[in-house]
Amino acid sequence: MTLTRRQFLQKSALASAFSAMPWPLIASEVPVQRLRATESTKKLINGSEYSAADVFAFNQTVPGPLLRYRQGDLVRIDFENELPEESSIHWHGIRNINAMDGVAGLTQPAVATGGRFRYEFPLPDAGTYWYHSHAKTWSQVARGLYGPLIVDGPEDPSVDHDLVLMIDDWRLSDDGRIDEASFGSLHDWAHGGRLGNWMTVNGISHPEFPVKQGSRIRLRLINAANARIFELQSRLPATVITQDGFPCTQVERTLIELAPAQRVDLIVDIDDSPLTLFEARSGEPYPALTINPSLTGATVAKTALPQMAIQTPPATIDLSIPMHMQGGAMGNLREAEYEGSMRSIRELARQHQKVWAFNGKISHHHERLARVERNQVVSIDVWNDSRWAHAMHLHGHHFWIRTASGEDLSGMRDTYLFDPGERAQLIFVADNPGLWLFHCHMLEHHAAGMAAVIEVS
Ligand SMILES: [Cu+2]
Repeated sequence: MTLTRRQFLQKSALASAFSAMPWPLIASEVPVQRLRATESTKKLINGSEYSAADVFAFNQTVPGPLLRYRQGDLVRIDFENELPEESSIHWHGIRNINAMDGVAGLTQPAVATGGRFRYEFPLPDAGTYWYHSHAKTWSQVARGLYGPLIVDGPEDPSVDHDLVLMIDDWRLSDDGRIDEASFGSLHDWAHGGRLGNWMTVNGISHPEFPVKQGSRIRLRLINAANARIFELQSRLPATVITQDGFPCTQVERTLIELAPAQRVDLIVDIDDSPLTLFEARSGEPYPALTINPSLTGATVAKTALPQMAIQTPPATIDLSIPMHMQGGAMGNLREAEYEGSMRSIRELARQHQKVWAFNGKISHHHERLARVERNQVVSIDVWNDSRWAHAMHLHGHHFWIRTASGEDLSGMRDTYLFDPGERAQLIFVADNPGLWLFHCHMLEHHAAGMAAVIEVS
């Protein structure tokens, strides 16, 4: 059903919120969908000696159902929380209406057990996104409470196959169940986060995907792990077309780095032999998935890919926000401000499980990093002054990345991986009003202090 802008505004209870958005409005409504979060079980390791894992699931599947729309669609999703604890859903990478962003305790109250929440928002951008819990995220996402969200757009290249690949690593006990005892481990929170010991793609260990011989395929890689950075290695070159949903300069790669929450879309022209992607960062290449050209009938011509439009950053910056990140094991953080007073790192760690600071403060949803006027060009000047990598995610906006040497990386992202010691500027136009979380997507780091709010008025 197509609505004119005026009809739509009359119809929608959210009219005022929508009219505040900077993007052109709405092509079509899609039917209301339902996402029901429940406890469930999932066999992650095959073999009779292994038990099924106790997971959290949307609509009884891990990952949750593939949500697929067209650019400009108006999404309506009824979230039903049947978990034994409160929850919420964040639509990662969507330039959303603030009240629909799903951050429990910031943009909405957490949805209690037995509670409901209607998410209703337009999709301004095509690309590869995902949705996940944003309440007690370090536990709920580790238990499987996430799924893919794909937005098709008019510039998408023609392909024979379009594969959505959601990659996770689980920390399992010897019996195949989730290792419950290590949830909340201070060691993990002060080091690299909760790293798993069992890798899955779409919930399956080393799945195989049948494709047509000689076909052109699109791979949409999504890192749903709590903390692990993946590096996927391929014997065939893959052309990177988008990062975090947004177009970038097309480059051929045989190794793709994917930090937590990041997405990378690739075009690969398949030959007649199976193609295995290996996880290579661990130093011992491990087969993640295999694409098997066991079918026939490829039709898409392997012509040069059209370059999608890439936005470049504005020439001037209106406001710079310094962000000195410290903490973690082997770090230089001796003390930090927490709940109004300076405390030693020892006290913070032992009594409050807080080990990371922004600008000398242990931060969370209550901490305003900055207040920004609408449409200002803002730079978050990040210095990762720690021994650990951090995948920094900004809600509600995509940003450009300017490296310490002054080079602008191609395209825009919503999550950028800072190596230990790295400095870079994250530059964005603050065109979306509201309270936006800026945090580390290594979910244990977030819980242990790496989160703050940027207010756009
Ligand atoms: Cu981090």
